[in-house]
Amino acid sequence: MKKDWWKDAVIYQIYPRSFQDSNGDGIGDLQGIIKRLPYLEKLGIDAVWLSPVYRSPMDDNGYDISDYQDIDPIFGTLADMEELIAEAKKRNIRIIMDLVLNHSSDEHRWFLEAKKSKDNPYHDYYVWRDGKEGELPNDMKACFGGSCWEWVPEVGQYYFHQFSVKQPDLNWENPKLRQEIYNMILWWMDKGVGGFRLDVIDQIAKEPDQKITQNGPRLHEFIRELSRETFQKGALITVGEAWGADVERAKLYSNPDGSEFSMVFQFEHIHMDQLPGKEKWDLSPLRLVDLKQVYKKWQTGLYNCGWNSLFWNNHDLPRIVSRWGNDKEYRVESAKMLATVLHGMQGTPYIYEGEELGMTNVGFTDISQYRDIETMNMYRERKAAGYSEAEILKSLQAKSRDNGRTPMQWSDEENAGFTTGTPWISVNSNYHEINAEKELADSDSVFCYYQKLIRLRKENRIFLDGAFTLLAEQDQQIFAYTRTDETEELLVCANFTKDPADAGVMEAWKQAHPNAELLIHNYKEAPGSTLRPYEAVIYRA
Ligand code: TEU
Ligand code: CA
Repeated sequence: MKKDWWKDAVIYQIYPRSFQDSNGDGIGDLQGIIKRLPYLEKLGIDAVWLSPVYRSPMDDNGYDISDYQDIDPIFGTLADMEELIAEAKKRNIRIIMDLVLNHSSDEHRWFLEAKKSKDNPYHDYYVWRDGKEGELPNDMKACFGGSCWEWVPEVGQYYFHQFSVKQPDLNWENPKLRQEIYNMILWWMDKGVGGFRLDVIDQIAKEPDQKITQNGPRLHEFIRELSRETFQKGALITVGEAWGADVERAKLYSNPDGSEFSMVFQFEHIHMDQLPGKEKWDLSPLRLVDLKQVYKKWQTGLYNCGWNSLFWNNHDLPRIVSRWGNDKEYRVESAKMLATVLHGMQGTPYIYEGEELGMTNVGFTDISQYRDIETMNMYRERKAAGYSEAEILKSLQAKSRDNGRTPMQWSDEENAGFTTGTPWISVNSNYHEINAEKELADSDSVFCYYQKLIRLRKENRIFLDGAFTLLAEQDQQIFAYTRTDETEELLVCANFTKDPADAGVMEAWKQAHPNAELLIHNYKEAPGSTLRPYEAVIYRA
């Protein structure tokens, strides 16, 4: 097997809770995923990244793991997992597991031991500081609210947690812990998994006394050891989640020598619609010109010396068609436009469940409809800080992680065909309009467009290695770029707005390349010199 098979692969992310329920308990599960493999095969993807399915108390929907080598009963059994890996393999689909190595659950055996006494062999698997009850080691705040420090009277110490209080941070300084993690990873590799996505990996080398969480001094040392002891023994795809990555660091992470990961998820583009220096809840309109500069930087910065991941969505992000497209009159056009712009770039594209249908944000109007720990916490904090209910709900409608977590819309049957029971979170009420069954039967659907984009990437090498050049940098409506190698050139040109846009840049390119072929287009009629709302094209010369 080619070591870097993942360069021309397209990955599909499944949030197992919300994908397909098979037993009527209202929660998606592994048998549900197995049932939907033919759908994924039809789409044409090469691998599935599963958000965590390990045993977990589900404080953060599985990102709090209590046993890394077992499956949570709500999702099924280890046998179901083995069946999924085998069934997927028959369809040339690899399974990528989500590894949460920055923290475990407080119900993990290691932590239950660790908090018994200071001289327990597991004590040093976690990050502790001495202190007195009520006198915190410092003022660091946890991601899901409150202090990073939690008092444990039995040991007379505080433990450190960057996320919820039920997600104690693991101590990567401890070589015994690291070895235990490597053994666990090798065990999964043995089961035939195709790779790993590494949750908040840039936060493992924390130095709480210096208030360092991301990009700690030993970060790349730890990652190289991890990679050498595990991933490098197989032909795996590995993708680290790195909110703190800049281009220079990404070159290390995705070094072509394979010493760290295949690639990282970086999030610079994700910040283009929030007030600078504020939180994601502090909304501002998308700054298209800035967004284009971000892509220019990453596409050129990693060219020939690293590798990009390409994504608009994941289980933490709102739905892209609602976010930067138009989920009303131009839903289909704008969903296709966004796909065109992203999949035309260099890197490995990730499609998040339902994105290929143009699924939208859910628009919950009451806090009781939400489930996510981050959302609940933000609601509490902003209430206490004096924000109005209306302001808070507006931010949540735009940015709550639950927007991406409502059930997959399979059909217009009750609960969108997701479950015969009561779904753990409400189905988006637009499922009669937007669902897989309908889109599979319609050759102009968003689904069929994604299918075609995936095929085009496989048929045309230029998508894989063409150099990126941004065009019309200052244009407020058009996102245009070329991809070039010695023999071919692609032009990707899109109108990012609901108003017609002058596409002089496209006309000029077409004049210079009179024999160019239109590879894909999101309107029925041929493109003119003015691009219609959200119109997008890819030409090849
Ligand atoms: O997310 C990392 C993370 O920092 C998120 O909390 C992120 O900041 C937030 O979602 C943006 O609003 C990863 C997982 O993807 C997420 O689901 C987990 O909750 C988190 O780690 C803790 O494991
Ligand atoms: Ca179920």
